[in-house]
Amino acid sequence: MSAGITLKRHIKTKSATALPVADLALIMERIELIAARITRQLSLAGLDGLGYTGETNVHGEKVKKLDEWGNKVFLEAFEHRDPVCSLISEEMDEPHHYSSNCRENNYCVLYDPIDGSSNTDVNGSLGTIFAVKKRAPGHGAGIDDILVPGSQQLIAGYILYGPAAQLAYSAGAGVDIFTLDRTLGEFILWKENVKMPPHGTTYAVNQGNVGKWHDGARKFVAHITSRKDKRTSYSLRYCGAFAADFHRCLLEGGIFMYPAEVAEGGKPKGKLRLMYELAPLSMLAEQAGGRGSTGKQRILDIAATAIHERHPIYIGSAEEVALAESFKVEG
Ligand code: FDP
Repeated sequence: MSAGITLKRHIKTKSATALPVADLALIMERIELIAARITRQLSLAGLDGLGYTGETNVHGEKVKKLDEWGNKVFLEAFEHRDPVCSLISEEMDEPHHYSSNCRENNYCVLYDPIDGSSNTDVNGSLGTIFAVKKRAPGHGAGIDDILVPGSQQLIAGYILYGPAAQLAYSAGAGVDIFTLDRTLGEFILWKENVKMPPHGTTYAVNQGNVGKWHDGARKFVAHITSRKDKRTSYSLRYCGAFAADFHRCLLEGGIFMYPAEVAEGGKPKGKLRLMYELAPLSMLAEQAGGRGSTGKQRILDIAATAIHERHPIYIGSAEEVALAESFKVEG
């Protein structure tokens, strides 16, 4: 088997990226290291004592040891600062700043270190989701420059820990996917400039929550499963890890949704977070010809007002997302 093209080598061939290639290479070299460390840890997960820390995070969720450890891996990976001066994580209440005075060409990395962490104890698929935004020189603790719409992300991507570990990313010049060759310890190019099919045959959603959604969301799912013809005969595929469910959409088309819950005691803005879940995967969707929408608005147009804010999401093939919107899924 040929050793193929490594991620490092592939980055050197990139032009028209949203940030200087030298900075892209420095950041992706760190992401690669993080991916390799998490992959190694997950391969030992059953042996290494998982479970909960006993703490509750900023979202009121019980923190898994792996979530906390994954956050530490990011903090360590970027501690040499250059060119990253700030981190925003699902696992930290506040941003972490390595420097109180960001310089020219400094960046903030936004991430969910272990996405789908309820899968950890059953050896199910997991992910890491990340995005990179530019910091304004002179900024430190103030984060106005980061609370800008997702359309200003310079890099976005995810790592999928499935039977193989894969890294998909975009720096504004298409989506490329790499597979970790564990013997070489390198991510090798698997698919370049991936295009999402305009429609698919599957949908992904936690359908147990159907009774809590807007009428429109219920009608949309009833329509695509009404089995009158091919376009109304979708199959349900739900891993419970956003990166894994999105990966299927990216490769095969279809839609992932996490609607708002309007019923008493529900999640009125859905569950998933804008800055380090929805915006990064929406950038990948768009770069591949798909879409990411709240059901009413393009995800990448939303400027966050707080770092952990949530929104409903309908993401995947352009045709399914447009169809969902036409059902007024969010009222
Ligand atoms: P998890 O809470 O297990 O980390 O990031 C949140 C997330 O997983 C997504 O990865 C996943 O799509 C969703 O929540 C699953 O939520 P439900 O358990 O409500 O289906």
